[in-house]
Order: sequence, then C-alpha cells, then structure tokens
Amino acid sequence: MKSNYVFIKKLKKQDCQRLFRLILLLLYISNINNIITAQDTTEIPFVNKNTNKEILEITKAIIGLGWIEFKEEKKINPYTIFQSYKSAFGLSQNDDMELFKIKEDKLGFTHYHYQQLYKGIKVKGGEYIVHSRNGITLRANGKIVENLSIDIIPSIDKKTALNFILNKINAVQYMWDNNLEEKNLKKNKNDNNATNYPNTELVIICISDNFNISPKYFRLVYKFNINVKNPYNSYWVYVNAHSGEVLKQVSSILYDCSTGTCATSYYGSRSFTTKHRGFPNYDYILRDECRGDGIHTFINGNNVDDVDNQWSLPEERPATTTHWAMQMTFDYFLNSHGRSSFNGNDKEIKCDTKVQVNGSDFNAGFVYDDEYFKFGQANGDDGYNSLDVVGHEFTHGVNKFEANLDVTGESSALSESFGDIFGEMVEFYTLGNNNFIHASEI
Ligand SMILES: [Ca+2]
Ligand SMILES: [Ca+2]
Ligand SMILES: [Zn+2]
Repeated sequence: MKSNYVFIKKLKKQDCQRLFRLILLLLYISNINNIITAQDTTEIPFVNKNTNKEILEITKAIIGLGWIEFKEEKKINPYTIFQSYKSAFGLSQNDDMELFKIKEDKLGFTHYHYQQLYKGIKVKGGEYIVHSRNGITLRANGKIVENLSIDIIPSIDKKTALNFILNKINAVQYMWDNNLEEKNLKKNKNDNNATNYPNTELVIICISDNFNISPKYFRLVYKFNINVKNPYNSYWVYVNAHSGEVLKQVSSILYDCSTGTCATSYYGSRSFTTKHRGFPNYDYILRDECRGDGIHTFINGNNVDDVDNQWSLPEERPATTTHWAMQMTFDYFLNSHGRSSFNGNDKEIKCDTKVQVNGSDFNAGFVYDDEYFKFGQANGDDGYNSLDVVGHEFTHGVNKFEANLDVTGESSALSESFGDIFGEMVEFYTLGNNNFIHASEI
C-alpha cells in the first residue's frame, strides 16, 4: 500500500510536469490561433487604406471600417458613384454595384441601396447604401468583397444539387409531392403553373460565421427554397455549385399564416388566420402573422392551441371570436383608411380574453399604457367581443396615436364616441350591415 502510494505520488509529479507542458503547448497553439484570427478580421477594405489617393481626394472623413463622408463640393452623383470611382472602392472589372432600391426619408435625404455583383452574380453581404441630399452624395456605408476569384460556371447542374439536398433532408413528404398543396397553391396564386417544386438561383455567399470579407471565405452556391409537408418546415439551402456540398441549411419560417375555421359566438362559422407551430408542438395557436407585426390572442395570458386548426371548443370561443373580430377590425382600418394597426405602423396587437377583474367578468378595454386589448366573458361561454366592441377598443388605440386622446375628461369622451362610430363601421365592413346599437349581440 505504501509503495503504491509513493508510485501514485510520483506519477502525480510527472503528470504535473506533463500538464504544465501541455498548458504551455495549448497557450502557444491558442496564440497562433489568435494571430490567425487577428489577421483574418483585420481585412482592411481598400477604401480605408491611406494609399488610396482617389478616395482621399473626395472624402472628408472615413470613420472606422463603416462610414465614409464625402466632400460636398465634389458633387458626387449618387447614381454614378460606383462607375466614376470604381477603383477607389476596391471594385475590379469583374464587379458591379447594382442599384436595387431608392428610399426617401422625411428629413430630405435619399438613400440608394446597392448590391455587389461579381461577373453578374449577387455577392451576399456585398452591399452599400449611399446617402444623398439634393442629388449630392454626402455619406456612404457598406461592404465590398474585394479580389474575388471564383469560377462562376457551376461544376454540377441544378438537378444534381437538388438531389444532394433531398438526400440530406430526407423528408417523409415534400410540398410538391402533395396534390392538395399543389392544387391550393395554383388556386391561391391564380396561376396554373405555380408549383412548390424548388426553384434555384446562383449566388455567392460567405461561409465564415462572422462575415469575414476576405475572398477566401466566398463560394459559388445554388440557393434553394425547400418546402416540406411532413415534417412541416421550409428551408433555405445553399449547395456548393462546384463540390455539391450542402454548406448551409436554415429554416426560413419567420412567420406563418395558416387558415383555420372557428365557431364564433355571434357570427356562425368563420375562417381566420392562425400560426402553425413546428417542433416540438406541431399545433396551431391564435397568432396571426400576416397582419402588420401580428395579432396575438390569449386566454388569461396563455396561448390557446388546437391540433387541426378547426376550433370548436366552447370554452375557447371567447378567444377565437376575439381573434377573428380583431382581424376584421384590422382589415377595415387598413382597407378603408390605409392604416396598418392602431399606431398606423404595424404595431403588434395583443388581446387577452376571459379577463376578470376582482373575480368578476370585465367587459372590454384598451389598456392605455401597455397597449393591450382586453375582453371579458359574457353569457357563460361567449365573450364581450362583438365586432362593434372590438372595433371600439381598437379605435381607442388609434385615438391614442392619432390625436393623443387619453383617458381623462373631454379627451376620453371624444375617444369613446369615435370608438362607438368606428365600431359600427367595422360591423358594417364585415357583415354588410350594422344597427348603430353598441354590443346588441351580447
Ligand atoms: Ca380542433
Ligand atoms: Ca352594433
Ligand atoms: Zn371605450
């Protein structure tokens, strides 16, 4: 036992020395790595180099690797800046900057959005925005990927690339193999040639996670949008157009508009918009992501879900009716007044239902500071949520943003009367008639 003990002790000493050497080695390697990363991330764009006489001639200041300020007296035309100063920006004869969007703002600036093309192919992330006033370029910011040298003739064809992807995704069923989905798409798009079968385009993408603009990180790829029926998902997939390697696969479901049916309280069966939740739920909730930044309806702050998007449970009726009525209200204001959501700028609409205050049913209200719409229960399984009531509450939100009408005195009285009128308008918009009696259905 004793000798064993010594042996262990010795081993430990040796181990310590080894460990120490290992740490030194690791430190050394990590240092090398640091040096490599440091070199990689300090890829200086040509516009920033002090040897770039052409750019120094026309600029007042270049701030970091981002902003460029131009001398106003140079009167640089925002339409021709990348043609006139092509080499100053580090563009080669293979590169072009394509103007794809022009936006004016309220301050009198016009913003020109440019996309870099390499031999005519989009370079993802190679973009510039040129800011001008009165036709003169004042500033610009963006990134250009310099010195690209990529063979733009793919080594593999689209079909082969798609097969690589399908083998990787290995779905039970794709959207384009489902007859009903194909039929619906043709119907919705009013186009007999519409199909879910994936289309593709060639693009150049960066494979480094932190978007390093060094040309060694750029690859020619096929970009596909793959819609999968089972298990439900939608992907953007990038396949190396030379090697066939799947370089990136991202789920592209940012929003979802599923059409469901609900048994409403006062208006019979109606269809409305819900959201499909993928893994791990695979169900639908009362969230509409196709109107502004969304309409989200809860029962006492909790999501309401349904597996087949046919909403028939009586205890969910206050929520489903509210969700539908709020969509009709949204549509009325958008289609009749060009107003998207109550703030006029897409703001998310949150509705809580079956709301109680101090243990008793509440009727309906707009929480002024939280901008939350609340609806109580009525007659057991119904809600305080007829179209005119929901329209009325929504109008309180409109009044807050449009006229600063709050909850006091005359301001509040005006807000109530506008709410009543617009509530009736929502009723008329949806049903084709109205009765000028508030909440007569309840
Ligand atoms: Ca159901
Ligand atoms: Ca009414
Ligand atoms: Zn009111």
